[in-house]
Amino acid sequence: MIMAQQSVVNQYAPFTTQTVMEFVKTLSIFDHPNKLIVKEIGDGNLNLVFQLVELETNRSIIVKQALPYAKVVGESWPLSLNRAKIESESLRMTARVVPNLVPHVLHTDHELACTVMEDLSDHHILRTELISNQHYPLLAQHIGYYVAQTSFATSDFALHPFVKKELVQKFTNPDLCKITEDLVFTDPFFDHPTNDFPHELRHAVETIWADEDLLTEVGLLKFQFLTHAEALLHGDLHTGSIFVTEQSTKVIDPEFAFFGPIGFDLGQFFANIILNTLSKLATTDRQAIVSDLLRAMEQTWITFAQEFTKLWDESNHEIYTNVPGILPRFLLKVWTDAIGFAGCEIIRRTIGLAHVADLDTIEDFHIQIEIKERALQLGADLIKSRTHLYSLGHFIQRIKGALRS
Ligand code: SR1
Ligand code: MG
Repeated sequence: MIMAQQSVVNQYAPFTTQTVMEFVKTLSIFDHPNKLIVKEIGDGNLNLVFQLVELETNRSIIVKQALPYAKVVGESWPLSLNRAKIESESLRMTARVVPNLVPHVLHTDHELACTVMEDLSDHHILRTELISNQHYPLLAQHIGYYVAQTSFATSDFALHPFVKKELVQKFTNPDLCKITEDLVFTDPFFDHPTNDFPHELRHAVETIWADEDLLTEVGLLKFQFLTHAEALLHGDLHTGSIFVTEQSTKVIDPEFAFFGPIGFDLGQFFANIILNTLSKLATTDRQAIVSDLLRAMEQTWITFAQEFTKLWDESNHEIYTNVPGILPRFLLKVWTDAIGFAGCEIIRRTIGLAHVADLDTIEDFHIQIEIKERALQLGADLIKSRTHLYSLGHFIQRIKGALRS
């Protein structure tokens, strides 16, 4: 870890370009700290993000600082600064098992609620890339591997129960979990003021609100999210939390990290690539696009299941892992959870507070509404039928039916 020398900035206040520069000068990161260019580059919902470039060498770093409120809404939505600590601890923890799949942390300051890390400006945000039809052949394997490694390493299958429980405490993240509990599992399923959809979609939305079978299943999924502390999750694994190049994938922004059900990370990733595919249904390449999606989901799941199984066979310490029936049952739970969570994410990104550009930038408004209706139907169908879609094959047939017709 890089040690802060005498800190000129030692009490929390949101950074400006000036104060962030002063702060970085106190760290021994740059050889020429007096010649830095600073830019505020954050466009996310919650934090300040600065890029600092050393003029002489062109070396650059990122400083991410939590604000005491949700930037997207304003000071009326207070948020704990502890999420900065959760994010940096989670990055350090995941780097132990997947060092190449996360940004390298250079320094953490809990008082200032900030993390100094590797600059990934040579990478691109996956969501933007998918919207502009770029293809990343290694992505699915990388994400499957990331989820298998990070979840196994922090589960009761790998850890002593005392260590696991200590970690559960350390990563208790009430404010950020509450955002997910509200925005993913609750508000979109009721007539709540945070929802955001055009009136042309009202009929489809009211169908969701009136569907008691659906609400029962979403309620159960929410309860799983609240109570199943299976492993340390990323907690917000959408395509805006993933940076890519041809060869490299980096999972960023784990400020929502907490101990939850493993299927949640997979479900969010699935949902966001499904949303991207939905956004292209009106294009001529429809068949090819759907095939790409199915391949990506298949590869993600197969990599996840293979890696998790390998770890289970090689590094388990829990006696029950030797009972042959347990692993298949556990994987089936992760799979059905992932499908259900994906359904919730698809619905909330369509009608809730936080939308995705994939759907909102569909230029033809009429087509946008049609696709959003389809998203709502698909999301509801995945949630309700998740326990019948018990194999990859069943699931693929269902998605094909929903997207190809
Ligand atoms: C107020 S935060 C809105 C959304 O942004 C984050 O990335 C999470 O997905 C959250 O639900
Ligand atoms: Mg984020």
